[in-house]
Amino acid sequence: MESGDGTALNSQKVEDGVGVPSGGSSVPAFDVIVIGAGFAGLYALKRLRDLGYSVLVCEAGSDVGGVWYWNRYPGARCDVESLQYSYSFSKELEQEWEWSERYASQPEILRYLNHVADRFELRRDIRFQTRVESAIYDESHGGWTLSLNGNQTTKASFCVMASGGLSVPRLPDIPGIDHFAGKIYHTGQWPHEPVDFTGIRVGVIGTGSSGIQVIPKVAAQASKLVVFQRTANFSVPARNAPLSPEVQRAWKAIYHEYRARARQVGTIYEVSEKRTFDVTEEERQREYQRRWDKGGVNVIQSFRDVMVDKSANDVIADFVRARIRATVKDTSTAEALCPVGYPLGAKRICVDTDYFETYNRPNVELVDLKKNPISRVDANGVATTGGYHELDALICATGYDALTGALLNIDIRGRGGMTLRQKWSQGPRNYLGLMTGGFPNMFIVTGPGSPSVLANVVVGIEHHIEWIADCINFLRANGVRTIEATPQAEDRWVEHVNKAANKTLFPLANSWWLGANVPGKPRVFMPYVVKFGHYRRECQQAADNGYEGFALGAN
Ligand code: NA7
Repeated sequence: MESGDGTALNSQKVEDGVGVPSGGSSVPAFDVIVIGAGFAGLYALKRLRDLGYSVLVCEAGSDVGGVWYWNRYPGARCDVESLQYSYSFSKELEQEWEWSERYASQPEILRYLNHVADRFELRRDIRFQTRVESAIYDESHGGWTLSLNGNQTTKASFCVMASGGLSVPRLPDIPGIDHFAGKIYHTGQWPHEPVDFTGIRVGVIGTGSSGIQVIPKVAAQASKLVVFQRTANFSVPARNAPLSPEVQRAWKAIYHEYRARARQVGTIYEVSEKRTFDVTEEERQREYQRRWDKGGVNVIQSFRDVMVDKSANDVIADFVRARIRATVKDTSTAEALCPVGYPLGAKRICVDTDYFETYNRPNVELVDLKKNPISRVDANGVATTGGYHELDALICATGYDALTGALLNIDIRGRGGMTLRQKWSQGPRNYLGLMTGGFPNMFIVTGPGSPSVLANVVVGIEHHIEWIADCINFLRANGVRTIEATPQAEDRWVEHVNKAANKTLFPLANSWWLGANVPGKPRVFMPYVVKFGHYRRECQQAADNGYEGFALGAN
């Protein structure tokens, strides 16, 4: 853990609403407890505190930032453009903050979030190094009792789960990994002090977005880098560059227009109205190439049918494979790096800087685990069925128990003592992604059943927090104590989210969106695949109709 930041909990401290378990009090210590101090938790605190509610944010880390606090690996960078991946709630903040690059690096995003915390004086209501271990609903009083760090409790009328979709890192379950004598790192739990790989032999397991970002950086330092790839990924060049003051000024002059558009589409890309086969082969290739040269994930938007028509997807996938073959000099390495067997975009497309070029370095070796799976790790390295690789350090870029992991890691118990784990044993069930029946007054931010990670997640967060704040206002204004999803609304929603996904190519890959990266996790496509504006309207309509689909109660 980090060194203390002066806000560590004092188990004797009760006057602020957090204390040793007492068991007796029926008075919630806070109106709202927010779990997590990343983008979502910070805005939840700001919004709800401005509305006059007493709010406590509990954060396991020693400072703000959420995923941007933990992911400090070299090369960590957001793949949504910085002018979009930022809050819109404060015009002043929007104007005063200067982004230095087209895509912001992790340190810059963390600086931004620290600035937000300071500017709006958020830290005074955040408890760092405070892990919420359980949240138990109290039916007699209609509120939640939370246990913190195993030795304290607090109470609240409402819980806002801002615990993040990518906050539970997964280490690979490989025999012998515990016996490795060198250091093992996970990209999602990177040390705070710089790690120097100069002159040593390093292995990287995993070639998702994190692996693809860290690999070129480590390759530039290590004497030898061995990349263990299970599934080759589609990746497009970022073409990151300094953000010119002119571009920034022009964007800020009409920020409100961009933000309004983002509220409809999530992330603003150059969208095409044409379908792949509406145009000639020559025009199609020109369009792919134009977007490839521009950089970023907007390559997927080349034609509007890429994610719904397999034959359209095959053509653009061929284009990307041709770029890989043109970049990587060794033909068998190039072939191994070409993604096959699933549609482009059905796993989160990666955005890289010099990823494929890195394989032309003499100190980099690709090990194709599809051909030769890892059999064991021992003190000195990694054995596959095809050979042995001596290593001094191992980097696991092996991803997360995404979207549901952080929620299910907390022992959440609703009505009748039902656990969230039991309720979601066959996959997440909720209405609008926001609330689940039997767990009153517990709101989920950008979780399963909402567009979440398929949209610009900051846009999703702002929308959810505003909906939640309006909902709490409504309940308080109308003397309603509890709200939860009805079983009927929930059933309809789960079916609707599934149907929406099944109309697309998204479920055709073993992605973390589908829970496929975690053995035993139910295979359910979790994000809601629609235009963000459509989802907003569905949420708004429910609220306008007196929170239709939700049961309002006395406790
Ligand atoms: P991802 O995208 O889940 O990638 C994890 C990678 O690790 C992926 O290539 C996996 O292969 C690989 N992996 C996982 N477990 C193993 C084992 N046991 N052996 C070998 N390889 C393994 O996580 P990231 O952190 O890169 O990115 C997460 C999101 O953050 C990203 O989508 C962006 O939204 C930002 P697999 O594909 O499962 O075969």
